[in-house]
Amino acid sequence: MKNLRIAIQKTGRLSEKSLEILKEAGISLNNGSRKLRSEARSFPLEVIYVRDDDIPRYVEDGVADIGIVGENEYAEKECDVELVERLGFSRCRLSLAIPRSETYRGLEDLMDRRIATSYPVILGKYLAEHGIRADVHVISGSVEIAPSIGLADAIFDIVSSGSTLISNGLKEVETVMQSEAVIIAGRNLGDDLRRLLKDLLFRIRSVLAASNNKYILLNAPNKNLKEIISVIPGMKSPTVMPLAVEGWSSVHSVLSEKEFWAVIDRLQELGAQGILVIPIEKMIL
Ligand code: PRT
Ligand code: ZN
Repeated sequence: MKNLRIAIQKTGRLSEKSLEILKEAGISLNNGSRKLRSEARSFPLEVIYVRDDDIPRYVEDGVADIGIVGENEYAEKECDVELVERLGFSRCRLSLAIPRSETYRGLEDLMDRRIATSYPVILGKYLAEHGIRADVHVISGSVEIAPSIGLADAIFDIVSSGSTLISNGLKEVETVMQSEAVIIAGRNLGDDLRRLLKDLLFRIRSVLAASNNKYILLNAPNKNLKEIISVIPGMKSPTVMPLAVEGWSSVHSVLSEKEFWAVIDRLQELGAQGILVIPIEKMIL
């Protein structure tokens, strides 16, 4: 049977996390990313290590069956591939920025101005949607220095913490898209490869669900038990066991990371004590 071939970034911001998520899904590789190719031991998977820019095209052409890439590259390359899962890491945004000293009233201020970017497709679509005509300069790196060397009036680039913009005297004026690492897949995988992809996604989703949730244990006064249960409904419903001491129960449940602090506050208001929160390794939904 054929192996499922996945393209991941050789070196860069996506590499480490891409390997990590495979590892957490129980897929260990025979060698590190120093090679061009490696084979998994415990799953019929083969990894090729490439530049992130090439991943959408490789998946479209069938050089790889699937790939892990930034959503920004997926959107920019406009390849005919399918986005099958969002992975939640390497989050960033694509934004327009101008020199800090300039005033900004709205997009019209960019009319007929020069904008430097490595993402002309995404920028072009956005400007067209908003009826803005601009002079887009495509450069492949160090976009942030373009205004200070007189090459452009504005830039359109990836922003994460925002410190690159600040240290180059720029300010973010419009956020055009949010991005995170995603899995893309070819549209013409045969049945066998589709099945392998399904297995792989099942494992990855279990890992993602686990990292987005915590196991919670607490002691609840029986008089507030109903309300406490409604605050932490869990996957089906919480486990409730009587404590040796009269009037109290032990409650076990699962809690999503997003609502974590709000829920903890509410539980304390309801008299919960001895709250323990434990990481979950895998979560099968
Ligand atoms: O060599 P190869 O072509 O494979 O790698 P690359 O250099 O093109 O890509 P790489 O490794 O830099 O980024 C890979 C992907 O990571 C991107 O396509 C994004 O999806 C994602 N990502 C997440 C980022 C950032 N955060 C990020 N901060 N990509 C780039 N940056 C850069 C940005 O270009 C800017 O120069 O970091 C700077 C901004 O960061 P802040 O924190 O100062 O705002
Ligand atoms: Zn790249």
